[in-house]
Amino acid sequence: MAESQKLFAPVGEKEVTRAIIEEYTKELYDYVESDVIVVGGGPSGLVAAKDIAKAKYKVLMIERMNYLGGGFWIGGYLMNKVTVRDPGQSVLDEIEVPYKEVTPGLYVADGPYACSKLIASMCEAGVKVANMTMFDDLVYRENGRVAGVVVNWTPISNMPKEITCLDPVAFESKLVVDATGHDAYLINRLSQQGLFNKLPGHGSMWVERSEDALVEYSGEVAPGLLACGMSVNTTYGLPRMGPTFGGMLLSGKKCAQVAIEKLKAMNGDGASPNRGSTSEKAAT
Ligand code: 48F
Repeated sequence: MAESQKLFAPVGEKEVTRAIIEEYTKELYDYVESDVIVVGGGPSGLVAAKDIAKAKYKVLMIERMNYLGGGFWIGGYLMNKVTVRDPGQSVLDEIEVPYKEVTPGLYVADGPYACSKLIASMCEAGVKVANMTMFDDLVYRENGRVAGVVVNWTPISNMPKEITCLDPVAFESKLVVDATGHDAYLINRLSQQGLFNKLPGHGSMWVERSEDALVEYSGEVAPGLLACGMSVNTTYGLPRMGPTFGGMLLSGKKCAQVAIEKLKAMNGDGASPNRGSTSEKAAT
């Protein structure tokens, strides 16, 4: 085919590689310091990150998998319809996902549709994502205040230590959110270090109790460390809710509200001095 007839621009391998390296490292460099780090990209973490970023704070999402969404792609039992109990559908309205009422107060939506729209709305709010990145440890300041996370690439974390003797790196933030689901990795780490009680684990399924309790308990767990989603149930021994997601979505919202109040108090006037700082400076 003649050069002039080619559909694609005449750009080769080295430009592609440089584009990836340059853009990724620039972003990562900028987000070494954020207002909030959310660890875990399931439904609760996605909502929390989205709402905090919408309030113009600088948010980094850390996710161990290459995809976001956690358990929100599938409703339950390998069936991809997700349910929410009233008023959880308010989040579906917000992200413009269609649903139908199957019985008064119970709504059903398509899992892939709801999950992909929630991820997109989080990205549109300005959240940056470090995926394939695994939480390893917490960063502390005086009086045990949590001030960041230590992470490594997921493949490195999953290889035997004798092969990968590679140190992790740390990211700093004003607040950190544990949205890692049933395992509550961050709060468990606090507990291992004697800075929090031993976690009871979540209780058995009782949907009519669990969702209200989850939203009530979502928020600050320890200085600098907040929690949303199943990690809250694990931390406080609350019953699980099974395959219904309104509690997860509203837990993310509650956690974001608490985070925003704290950030406003820390910054004095509510403005984020951090967001886009390095990239904006670089661009001017
Ligand atoms: O489990 P997950 O979806 O958490 P959630 O937001 O929602 C729970 C529901 O999906 C469901 C339920 C519904 O009622 O009970 O289970 O509480 O998502 C947790 C995310 O955290 C990531 C994990 O890959 C998933 O995407 N994650 C877990 N541990 C780590 C992590 C870690 N150590 N480092 C980074 N990401």
